Amino acid sequence: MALPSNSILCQLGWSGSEDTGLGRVVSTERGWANVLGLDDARVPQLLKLSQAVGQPVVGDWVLCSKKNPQDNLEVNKILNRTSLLQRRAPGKVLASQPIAANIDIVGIVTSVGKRFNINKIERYVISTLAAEVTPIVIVNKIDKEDPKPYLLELKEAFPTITAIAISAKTGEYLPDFISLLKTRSTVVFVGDSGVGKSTLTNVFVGLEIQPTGLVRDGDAKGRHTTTRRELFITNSEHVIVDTPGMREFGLWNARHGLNTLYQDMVELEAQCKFSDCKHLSEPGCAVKEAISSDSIPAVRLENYRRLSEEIEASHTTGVRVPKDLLRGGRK
Ligand SMILES: Nc1nc2c(ncn2[C@@H]2O[C@H](COP(=O)(O)OP(=O)(O)OP(=O)(O)O)[C@@H](O)[C@H]2O)c(=O)[nH]1
Ligand SMILES: [Mg+2]
Ligand SMILES: [Zn+2]
Repeated sequence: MALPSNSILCQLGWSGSEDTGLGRVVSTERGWANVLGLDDARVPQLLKLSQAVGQPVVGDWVLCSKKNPQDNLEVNKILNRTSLLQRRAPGKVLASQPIAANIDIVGIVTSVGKRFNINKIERYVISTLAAEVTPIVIVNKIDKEDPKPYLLELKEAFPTITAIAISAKTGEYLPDFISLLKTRSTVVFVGDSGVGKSTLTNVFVGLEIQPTGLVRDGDAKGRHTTTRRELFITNSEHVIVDTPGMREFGLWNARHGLNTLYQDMVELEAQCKFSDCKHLSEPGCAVKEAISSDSIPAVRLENYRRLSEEIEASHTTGVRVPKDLLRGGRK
C-alpha cells in the first residue's frame, strides 16, 4: 500500500510501499543509530545495532525489529544504498569514511573570501561524481562581497557543474537554489568549517536547530562548530544532511569521478600510440601534442596526473597523500 504523503517516511523521501519497521538514520553513534520514521513517530529513536548489521551511515534506510516481544527494537538490516558519498578516512589507516547515503545532491558549500579554494572544491566535485550524485557548488556570504569573480572561476574550472551564489544570512538567491531541488530529495552540505553549512541548514529547516559558529575577522580558519553529521526534514519539503567542516578531503574509489571531470584527458589518452603512455616523452603522445598546440593547458595534465596517482595509491598502498594537497594546495 502506498504511504500517505503526510507520513513521516514520505517526508523523509521514501517512495516505496509501506514496510514494517522501516526508518531512516538521522545520526549515528558507535554501536547505535538514531532512526526517524518508525511507526510514523516525529522524533527519532536511539536504537542499538544488532550484531552483523554493519555500520549504518546518516541517510541510510534501515529495518528495525525485536527478537522477542519484551526486547528493545534493534536495527537489523541496512537497505541497499542508491548512493554513498565517501572520502579517504583521515589519518594513517587505508580505509574509506562514508559521509552520507541515499543522497540526490551534494551541496558543496564555499564562501567568498579566503575560504574559496578551487582545488579543494574539485576534490568534492570528483567524489560526488564518483558517487553518481549531482554536485551543486554554493558560494555563500555574497552579502560580504561580489561573487562574480568566484562564479567565473568555477565556470572556467568546471564548465559542466552548476554553481550558484547565495547569502544564507539575507536569504538572497536562496529560492534559486531551492528551485534546483526536486521535492523530497536529499541534499548533503559539505565544505570547510565556517562557510555557513549549518546557517543554511537552519534557514531550510526553519528553526535554529543547528548551532552556528563565530568566524574571526581576517582569519579563514573555521572553528568546527558542527561535530556530527545529522539529517533534517525541511520546511521546503526536502531532506538536508548537515556535516562538520572537513579540513582534508582524500579521494576514495573516485576513478569514475575523475574520468568524468577530465573526460577530455581520457579521450586524448585513448589516442596515444602506446596504451600505457605516461605522456612524458613517448612518441605519438596525443596528450603532449594537444599541449604543444595549446588545445589544453599543461596544468590540466599535471592536475589529472596528480589526482590519478592519488586514486591509485589510495587503493593499493597505505601511502599518505601530503596534507597540503588534501587541503586544496598544489605541488
Ligand atoms: N555575512 C554572512 N555570514 C554568514 C553567512 N552564512 C553564515 N555566516 C556566518 O558564518 C559563520 C559560520 O557559519 P556556520 O553555519 O556555523 O558554518 P559551518 O559551515 O556550519 O561551520 P562548521 O560547523 O564548523 O563546519 C557564522 O558566524 C554565520 O553567522 C552569510 O551568508 N553571510
Ligand atoms: Mg556547522
Ligand atoms: Zn600520451
